[in-house]
Amino acid sequence: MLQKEEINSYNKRHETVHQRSLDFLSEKLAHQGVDIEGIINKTRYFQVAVPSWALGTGGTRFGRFSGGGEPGSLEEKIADVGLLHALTASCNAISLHIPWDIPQDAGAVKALAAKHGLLFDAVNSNTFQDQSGQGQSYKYGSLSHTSAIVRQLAIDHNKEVIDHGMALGSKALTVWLSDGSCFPGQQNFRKALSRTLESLQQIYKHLPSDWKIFIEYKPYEPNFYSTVIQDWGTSSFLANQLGEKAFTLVDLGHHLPNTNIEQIVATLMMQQKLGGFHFNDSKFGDDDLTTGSIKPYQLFLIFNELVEGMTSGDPEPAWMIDASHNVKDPLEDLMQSLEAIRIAYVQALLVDRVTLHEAQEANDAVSAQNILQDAFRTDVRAIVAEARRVDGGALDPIGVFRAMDIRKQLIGQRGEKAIATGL
Ligand SMILES: [Mn+2]
Repeated sequence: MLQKEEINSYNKRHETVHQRSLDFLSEKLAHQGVDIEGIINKTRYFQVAVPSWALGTGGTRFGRFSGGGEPGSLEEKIADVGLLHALTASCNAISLHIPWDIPQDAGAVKALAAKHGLLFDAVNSNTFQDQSGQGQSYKYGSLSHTSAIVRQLAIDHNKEVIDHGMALGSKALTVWLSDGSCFPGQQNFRKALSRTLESLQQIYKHLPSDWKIFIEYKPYEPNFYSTVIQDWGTSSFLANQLGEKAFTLVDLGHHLPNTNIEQIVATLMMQQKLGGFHFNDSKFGDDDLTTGSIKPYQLFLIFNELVEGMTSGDPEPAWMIDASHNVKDPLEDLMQSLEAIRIAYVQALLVDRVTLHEAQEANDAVSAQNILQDAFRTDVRAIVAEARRVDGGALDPIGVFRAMDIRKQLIGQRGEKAIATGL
């Protein structure tokens, strides 16, 4: 566990430069009538969950090159998220994947997480692979399967995931299905979708009254011809059929190239049906790269719609990073994502919404573009750093991680060959 004094001593080295940048930005924003203190406070409360599978090196279907010192148990995964939270003060929750991370002693696991200042966010079910000893196979689908026995297995699994989540204090279940087909004609679209709805209805009945279910969509992969829940429209249809506890989940990587994701966000929020949000970035497909590494302007435009929704009183979605780290240290990669997310959020908060609405009503495309790009081109890193500092985090989290040789310490504790469980 990182001690606050250690972080403070590193912060001292950066204090003067940081304060100068913050003062400069404060003065600039004050001229525009922006209350920087209010923005710093909002930033502090913007917390993103880290999934238990993101703490090890990810791979592709061609290979995986693990980096050493990866967490080999749920307890070690909690310790890793605790470390990230100590450095960044921006990820106060962990999102578990069942069955990769089944808590054996929920009370002890909950207490350990609390020691690190962590809560449990949405729990994630897995019917995209068979578990050892499983009597039936998900090879041809799970909730949509042609066999009622396989569907029941998948339904029961989701119910168990809810039970595990209840023991930990989670309040939501995320369902992502790999169900679909690889060849034209292989699957009857109508039957597959209606079987999926019936299965989800069984799971929905098991949800506690204060829980939500998030339905994630994805256009292709691992199935390459069709997926049962291919897009936000299909997810939205299912959520509306299920009821008021069901919502759509947007994963940034789950769209075909050039899809206008910010418009999807606006449409779902307007209907109060955006429940969950998965951050990552991509060039071609579901690349699961570091958030903001490829298309930072798109991330900002998405946040612009999220902030527009939240300021209109729409409920705030559950935020989670859903990325895979092929060549970077997973913890450094997550710190980069956390920074990028807060930068885009703060830039979206800077958008002069009153003037933007006026420009939109007046069909003034030039002013509208300028308002958005003024916000996007503002270097807000001092605000993000200040929000971390106020909450005891590091002004330069990756700098501290490297200066303290934390990966080397983890390798010392866990070994060079330690591979994160579940991956
Ligand atoms: Mn996802």
